[in-house]
Amino acid sequence: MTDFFDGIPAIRYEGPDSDNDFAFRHYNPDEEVMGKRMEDHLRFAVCYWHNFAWPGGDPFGGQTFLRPWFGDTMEHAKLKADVAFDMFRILGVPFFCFHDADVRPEGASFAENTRNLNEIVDHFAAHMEAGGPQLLWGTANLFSNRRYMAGAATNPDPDVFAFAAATVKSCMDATHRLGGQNYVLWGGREGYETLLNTDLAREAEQAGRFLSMVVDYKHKIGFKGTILVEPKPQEPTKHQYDYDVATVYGFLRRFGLENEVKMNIEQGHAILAGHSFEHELALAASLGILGSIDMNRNDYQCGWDTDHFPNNTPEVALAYYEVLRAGGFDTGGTNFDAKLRRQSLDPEDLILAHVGAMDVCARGLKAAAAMLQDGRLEEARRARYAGWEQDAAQAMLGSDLETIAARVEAEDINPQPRSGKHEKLENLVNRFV
Ligand code: XLS
Ligand code: NI
Ligand code: NI
Repeated sequence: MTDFFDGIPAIRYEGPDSDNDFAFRHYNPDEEVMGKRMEDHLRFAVCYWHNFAWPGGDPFGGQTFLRPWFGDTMEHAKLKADVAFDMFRILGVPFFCFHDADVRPEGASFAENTRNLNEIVDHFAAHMEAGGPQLLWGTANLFSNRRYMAGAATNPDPDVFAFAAATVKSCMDATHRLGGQNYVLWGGREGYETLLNTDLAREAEQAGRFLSMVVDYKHKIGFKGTILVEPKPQEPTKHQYDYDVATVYGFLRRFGLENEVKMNIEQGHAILAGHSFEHELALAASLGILGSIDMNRNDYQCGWDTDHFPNNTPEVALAYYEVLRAGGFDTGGTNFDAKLRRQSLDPEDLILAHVGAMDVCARGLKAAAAMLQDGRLEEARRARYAGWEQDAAQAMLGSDLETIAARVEAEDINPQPRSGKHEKLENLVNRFV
């Protein structure tokens, strides 16, 4: 134990009437929801980067947080890990996530980066064996270092592609070694700033080859986790290639990877793409590529990926409704890819942010489960499409325009519009949230 969180107790469930800031009101890991423990549904993960590596800067000002582990030596990195595992224990989360650059100092070469990473991975392994959480996913930071300013896999310089590929290999090795359940690729710089200097066709080919190599390597080393791509439309890049679920699915199909790769869907990214979170989740589920979620929210006014902690129960309920409809998480989970506001300086702010977020997710999950068990939403959806259950309707999908035209004429088919019951369904949802 470090002394960073001194005085802060392990967080326990005390129920909705508790007045204790350091308690869960709704997240009760052992409580059964639809026959499964809440902890096993939600599969919470704390992210390393925003909590322990982000100094509190914004475009107009730098560091606001003073943390004893800020610095670029291995001693700093180990202290950071010790504090991180203290926080995981206080929160009782089953998982965490990290990028290589969050956890180790930047070396002077690829070899030094890998050595630093592996030393920290040993340190993590010791914490994990001592009862620390498991790894939900690992990933490589292929966007912060200036070498990646023009992309990683899609860079015009093949040496950058090589450096990125080598780095992903070392991060997959680390993830595999720690028993990670998934490996994530988020292409923050895979896109363009201006079409005037960009060869779109070439960059897409490079990205396709890169992802294919990741999948090949996964099989080579026997990594049993899921490869996940995290879509985002822009920011930092003006236009990112992994724009949204639909775009990534087209990309996966093009390179024959649709059965190998799933999606890590982030609420804020869905909003930036002009979608709702539940749209992205429902679409991924319908395509069979729903993997995991990054649960944070954006400020709806400012148009950035502000990564606020979730605090809107109705929104979260609709998201988990899609997750539950899809059968719940397999290797995926709920990662809080969320950061404090830069004025939230105190150690307890880190804890309270997660306590609130976990409670909101638990409430959302319970509401979603109640909606599903109530059954009226699904019944209304089924009834809306009931006409398609008839033989003639099914047969039509296997026929052709001429046959259909002849039937419409012969049977004098003249469709009458029916209400979609939109408001009624919304009213129904509001009884649960
Ligand atoms: C950035 C992304 C990033 C990924 C992991 O917007 O959300 O944090 O989750 O690289
Ligand atoms: Ni994310
Ligand atoms: Ni994000």
